[in-house]
Amino acid sequence: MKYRFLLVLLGLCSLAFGQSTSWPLHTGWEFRQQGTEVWHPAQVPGVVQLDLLRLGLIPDPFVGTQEKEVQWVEDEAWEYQTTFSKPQGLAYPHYALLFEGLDTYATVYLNGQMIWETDNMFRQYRVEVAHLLQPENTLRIIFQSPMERHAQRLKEGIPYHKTAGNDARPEARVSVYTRKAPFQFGWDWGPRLVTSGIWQPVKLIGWGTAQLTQFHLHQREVTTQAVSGELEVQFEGTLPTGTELRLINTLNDSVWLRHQVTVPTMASLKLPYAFNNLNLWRPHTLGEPHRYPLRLELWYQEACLGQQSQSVGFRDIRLIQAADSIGTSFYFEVNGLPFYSMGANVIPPDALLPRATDTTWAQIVYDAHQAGMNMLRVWGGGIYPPESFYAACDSLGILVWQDFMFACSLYPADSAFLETVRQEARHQVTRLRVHPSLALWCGNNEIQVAWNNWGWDLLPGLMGAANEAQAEEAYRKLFQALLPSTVEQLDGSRLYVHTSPLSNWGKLENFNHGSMHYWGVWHGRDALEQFNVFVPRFMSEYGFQSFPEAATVAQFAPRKHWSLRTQVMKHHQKSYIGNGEIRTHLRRYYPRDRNFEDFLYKSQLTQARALEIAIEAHRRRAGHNMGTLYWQLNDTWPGPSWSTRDYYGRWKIAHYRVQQLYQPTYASATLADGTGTVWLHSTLPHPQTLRLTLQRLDFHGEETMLLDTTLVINPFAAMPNLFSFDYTDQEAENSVWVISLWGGDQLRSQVNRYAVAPKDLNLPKSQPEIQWVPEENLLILSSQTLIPDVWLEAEGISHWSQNGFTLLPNKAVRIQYQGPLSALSALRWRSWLSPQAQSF
Ligand code: BMA
Repeated sequence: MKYRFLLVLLGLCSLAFGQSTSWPLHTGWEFRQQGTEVWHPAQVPGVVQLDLLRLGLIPDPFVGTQEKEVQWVEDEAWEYQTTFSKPQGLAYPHYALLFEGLDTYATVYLNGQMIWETDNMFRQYRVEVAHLLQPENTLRIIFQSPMERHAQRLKEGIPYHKTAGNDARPEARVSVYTRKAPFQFGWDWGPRLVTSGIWQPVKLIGWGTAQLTQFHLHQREVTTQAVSGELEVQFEGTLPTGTELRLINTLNDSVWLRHQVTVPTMASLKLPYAFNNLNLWRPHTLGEPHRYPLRLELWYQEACLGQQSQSVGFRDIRLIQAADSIGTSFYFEVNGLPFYSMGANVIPPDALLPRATDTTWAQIVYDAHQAGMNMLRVWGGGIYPPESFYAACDSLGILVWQDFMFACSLYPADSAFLETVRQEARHQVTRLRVHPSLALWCGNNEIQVAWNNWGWDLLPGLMGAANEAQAEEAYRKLFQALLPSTVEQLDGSRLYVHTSPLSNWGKLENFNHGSMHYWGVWHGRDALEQFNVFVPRFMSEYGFQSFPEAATVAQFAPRKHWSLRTQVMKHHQKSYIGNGEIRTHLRRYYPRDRNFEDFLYKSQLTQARALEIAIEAHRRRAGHNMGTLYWQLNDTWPGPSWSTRDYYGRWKIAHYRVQQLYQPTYASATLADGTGTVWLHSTLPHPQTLRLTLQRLDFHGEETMLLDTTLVINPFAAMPNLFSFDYTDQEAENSVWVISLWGGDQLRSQVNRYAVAPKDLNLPKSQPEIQWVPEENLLILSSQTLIPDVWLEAEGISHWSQNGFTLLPNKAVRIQYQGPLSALSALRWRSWLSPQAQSF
């Protein structure tokens, strides 16, 4: 009794008999190519390409055109092995091997005995091994090549693989038959690196009576007064009669729920709960993402069978898809409030996945939050991210739109395929349902629009009535039966949509309905201004490419390759219209690029401009539009892409621009044909009293105040025609209009607008003055005449509170610098007024 008292006092569960223990099995691994003799040291978790790279057995596939030289690896089989001792001390009646992720076709042997054959990198494998364990054990895993695995399938049945346009090996597109990250087979922003290996942790687990695997609070009714639902407790084994279960709020050690098991219970337990007066979890634009640190404990007699801690957020999230006066709405409602989604699409942060650490994933979310994003879409051609990603979204108040990992191609639905997808979905839905940030499950990326619009019916051997009916049936089985029923059964509180987008960009009328990926700009080669015309109800993809900055380019291409004509640069551009499209649009707005670095910078300016036009068009029509998620937040390797933050985490100009564009209260103006119109949008849940000013400045600092007013904007309101003004042609070429929004003395947003393309402005040349305040890490820049789009470059990876900004005449800009001080010795600046970067 005394012992138990002590445990309760400490608020901890003992490691007494009964509680499970796990031992990571990450040491002593070696690997070899099947059919060769020599074993090499391996790193686990990892993949074979990383092992080969570490040993210098393959060149770095990110550099030059070396991606081509490593392709052979995907055709080979790879063997991994290690030895481990059976843990001494406590002897458990049960032992299991838990593989958190095997990539992909693995045959696993323990002490020479085959214990599992796997076929899905997205699920866990757990095998009981107590009967096989010896004092010393050998674990051996053989990975078969996906190419070899499906060689026969490519010749038989409906050739679904012909639809996999991104799969970069046209003669062997096995990606659609393999439950493996689709992007590894090639995509229009990344390399082809089809990996094999133990890509997630592997553990030995010992347990006694029962092992607690998860608790989850299903939320059925959520209001500010009361939250109710069921507590689900999942475990391996059997809970004996008399087991006591306690749910504890560890903030004050109060017991929220206590329950005695009255009959022996296997696998899971569900208990109703009702809690009052809770602080709800809110995305950051609606309030605080409040969570409770809860711990579930299982006690049997004096022993703790298991415990688990979780930060639980209570909230109600709905997706409103309803017929309305415009067409069909598509927006989220959080705790009863309409939610305007501002964010981006996330792809895997490294083509060699185990290299992306928890910090890598968390930093991506942090950078999204820094830019004001309140929603991220996990795109269906990548992977289901690790806990660190969702934990960051939970704590920063960012909603997650979660695709299942299917993208841009048809998939089969034979019974083996359906079964492995069922296991994958069960695992991922169970794993992710505990996160308050998770808002939506989505079956796939772009399969329905592709089916209807991408001409798949013209692919030889694919279509014809019988095949088409079967392919449609396969779609229905996967995305309209299996996945939604799994979500319903295991989650039950979140909505599921079968695909993104639900509407296609072909016709203007389609923009009145549902979610949309508008790719008229880029794939359709439309002018950037078309974003103003094509405003959907919810934009879940749109974007424009740019190059990363020179420091990132230098990582894959030495200077002698710095031209769009070199093989290296062509190789890194994976979009079929890539560089031409960037250049065409660039030259519509900016003076011709004169050298490669000038091109890099102007490509980024053009991208920032594209996103600015789009996001402003969406926000101006908030109400009609309720969400804007651009393509794409991050990168899998260093190269040109739609990302606003490059592979190394460097922010492009567009990321800094998005930070302005996603301010919760935002005012701007459109200028066309001699008339300007000022507009305003708020994503906040409370009325805001704001001061709005509009000034016209000439480039030498002569100012005219056109508007200075205080107004109240209602929650979530857009005021699209707040104020109109006229301007002359003469003013158009010689002025900037500055729209500033203040809440008290805090500047909420400030936007500079021109009436003509930047290259048509009569701008004088100038040099900024710089002042460095070392004790505050502060740079103060100023100029007597306007300098547009000033970009600061230092060595290494530096971060600025703003960059890519315009210096207005005689108005100092204060920039907080984060980065090593030594990097500032190489500080340079550029603007498109000159094709060269300059020192201060
Ligand atoms: C979207 C995405 C990706 C692709 C991007 C750019 O449709 O779903 O498939 O990378 O377009 O082409």
